[in-house]
Amino acid sequence: MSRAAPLPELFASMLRIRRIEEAIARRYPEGEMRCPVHFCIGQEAVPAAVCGQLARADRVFSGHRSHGHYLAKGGDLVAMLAELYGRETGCARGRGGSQHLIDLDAGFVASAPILAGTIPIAVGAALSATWRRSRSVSVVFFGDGATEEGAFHESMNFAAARRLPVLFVCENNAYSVHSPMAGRQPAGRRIADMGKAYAMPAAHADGNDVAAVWRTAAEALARVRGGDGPCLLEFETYRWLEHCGPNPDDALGYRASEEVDGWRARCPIERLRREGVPGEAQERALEAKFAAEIEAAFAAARAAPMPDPRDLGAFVHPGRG
Ligand SMILES: Cc1ncc(C[n+]2csc(CCOP(=O)(O)OP(=O)(O)O)c2C)c(N)n1
Repeated sequence: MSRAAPLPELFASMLRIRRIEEAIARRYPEGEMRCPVHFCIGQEAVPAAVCGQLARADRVFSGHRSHGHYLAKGGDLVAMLAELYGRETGCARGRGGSQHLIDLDAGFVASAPILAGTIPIAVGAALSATWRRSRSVSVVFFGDGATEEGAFHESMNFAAARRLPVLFVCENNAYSVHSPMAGRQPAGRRIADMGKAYAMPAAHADGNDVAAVWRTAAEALARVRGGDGPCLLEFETYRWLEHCGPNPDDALGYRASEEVDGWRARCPIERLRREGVPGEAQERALEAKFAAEIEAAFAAARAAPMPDPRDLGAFVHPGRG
């Protein structure tokens, strides 16, 4: 039996991600963070509940919308912010920005913006874990759009054929940039249904219900850890802000304001608050703790040096020039 969802801890994890992203969104218009930034505000339940039950040795991979996964897995906040500010002390030495987060000490191996690009890498890490007889599992997060890439299907097939310890986690927020699911995938088929094509157990749950995400992920992780091969999970959720950037985007017209409002009313953090978790006094204490942590982290990140221009070519493939 897996342990019951630790709701106060999950609340704290979601609130921390939310407050960090809000702070990034507030400062982004200053123009000092020069990288594109994809916010996960509204989607925090999935990173909190999935990463909240991983060991440090388990390896997490993500895509362009990766702050939540990095933070929930224990990625260093100052190094993440320094990366957004292009600093030498950034987690990718300031060369990558928001879409190239990494913290190997925390088991957050990679995020990259090529859709589905980290899915085969997660599968490769799982293959290597089996060769090394390590008990660590690979967990890869991706959006609904990534399931339309060949790399997703090749990875599902190979992982299933080799019974590799991989948890595939799809955060289905109903849009790929501005294209709704209805225009891109067959009506009536869930993403979780694709597991069947690969003889892979799959499950689907409300991605804004952190307890449901916890339970669903716990069952799947038990299978994956038990050597039964990979699982596919689909969580329905919703991004509140524009695809890329810190602003709301209802005015663009590709999604109705009523739809956005409906999902805002299903805020995963507010949902727990309504259930009395964690309680007013605890929440006030968390707010104070996170506010201090975030302010100090921004100050440390901004005080860090820029890379030396003479190193511009370092870490770049030399090519054939
Ligand atoms: C191979 C590839 N094709 C297209 C893009 C451009 N692109 C960036 S994000 C995105 C949509 C991603 O949608 P989804 O996977 O559902 O994730 P979400 O942004 O909704 O979290 C696209 C098409 C890309 N980065 N990589």
